[in-house]
Amino acid sequence: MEKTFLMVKPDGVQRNVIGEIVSRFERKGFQLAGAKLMSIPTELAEQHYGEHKERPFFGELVDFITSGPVFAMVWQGENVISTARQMMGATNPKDAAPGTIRGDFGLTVGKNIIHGSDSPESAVREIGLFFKEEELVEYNKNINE
Ligand code: 3AN
Repeated sequence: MEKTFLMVKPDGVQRNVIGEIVSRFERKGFQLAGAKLMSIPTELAEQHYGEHKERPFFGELVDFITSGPVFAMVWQGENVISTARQMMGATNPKDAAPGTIRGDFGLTVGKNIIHGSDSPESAVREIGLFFKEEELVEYNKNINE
């Protein structure tokens, strides 16, 4: 079953939209496979955003994501990676359509409420960075069919 890594960023946690965000993915029909509220150590933030190392905003990214607790999640379901990205909306909340998470709750590109893996490769990498295998659950297949 396809899995993705989603994370409510410090601004989303502070704005009290964890429940709203979890609810949207539940109502869509995806299954939560793992979740935790955590503070991200600097080293993990640098690994997570490794592909942006050369970008001018790398320092800001790391400072922001380590500035307060985040809510890290693994969700599963058919096409969850691309569908979750659609539900999140464009990276810059000013371009994100109303009805998307960033469109409804975000204002600036630096503080855009949520992160979601952008490809199957990123999903595997990011899930591995944030979760141990034993922290993810397996649902009984029969219940969900
Ligand atoms: P996404 O999170 O939609 O995959 P990426 O991977 O292009 O977007 O960017 C990673 C994160 O970097 C974004 N979530 C956003 O918070 C931040 N970011 C992207 N562009 C900028 C920018 N020009 N200035 C500050 N932060 C940025």
